[in-house]
Amino acid sequence: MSDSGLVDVLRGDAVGGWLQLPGSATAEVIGSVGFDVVCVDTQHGLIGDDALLPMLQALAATGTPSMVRVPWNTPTPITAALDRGAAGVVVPMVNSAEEAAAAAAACRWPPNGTRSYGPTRHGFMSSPPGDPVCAVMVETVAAVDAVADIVAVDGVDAVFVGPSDLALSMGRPTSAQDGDDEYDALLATVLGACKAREMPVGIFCASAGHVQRFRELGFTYFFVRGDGALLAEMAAAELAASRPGGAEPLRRG
Ligand code: 3PY
Ligand code: MG
Repeated sequence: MSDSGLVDVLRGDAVGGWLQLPGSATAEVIGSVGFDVVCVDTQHGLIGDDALLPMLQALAATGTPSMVRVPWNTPTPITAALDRGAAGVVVPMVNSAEEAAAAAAACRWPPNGTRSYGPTRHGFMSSPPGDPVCAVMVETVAAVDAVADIVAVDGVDAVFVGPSDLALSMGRPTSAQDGDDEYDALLATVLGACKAREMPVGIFCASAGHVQRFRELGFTYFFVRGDGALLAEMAAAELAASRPGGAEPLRRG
């Protein structure tokens, strides 16, 4: 298990930012507004490897802990994210205890895992700030069925639910995450397994309303929708308010 204080942050009603656009400037902006943690999404985000390092450096400058969602559960992107300085990884599509063990092993140096040592970033590798956090994504019905075994795996620090993939895996539209008995029963299984181990359990939230709904159910951390979605919404609202008749109080900045 990680000795990082980030696990405690994720256990304590944390609200995280989510980055999908490449660039250190947006990372700096999102890292500066007070989120408890920020995740750089290299699975569905538009962020290639060359963009990742400056984004993590920008987040480090803001003092906000960073995580990286890797593209898949394989050692190469997990190693890269951690070597570049992420405090933890979010690993998608972890469907069994074996897959969880593979994710955890990729995060830990021997004897606890299989991570290779390469101290390229001065200050990160020679005295790491804490063992990285390994958060595994439960986002299929198979993963929910296996969740008690997944959370029992040594080296898994947190669970993160992908609400859309979970709905699709049930054969339901993604709107099932808005509230649906069968869907919520799956969430209850995940929440129960995590609670039994006092393990942080988070979920991606498409809106602040989703944060409130999932907090009520018992989730302990939330990543809110990404920079691209926020930018689009603010730009559309600004445009609408600027059209004839679209009034808004005057302000500067
Ligand atoms: C999902 O909803 O499946 C996710 O992975 C959210 O990022
Ligand atoms: Mg997903």
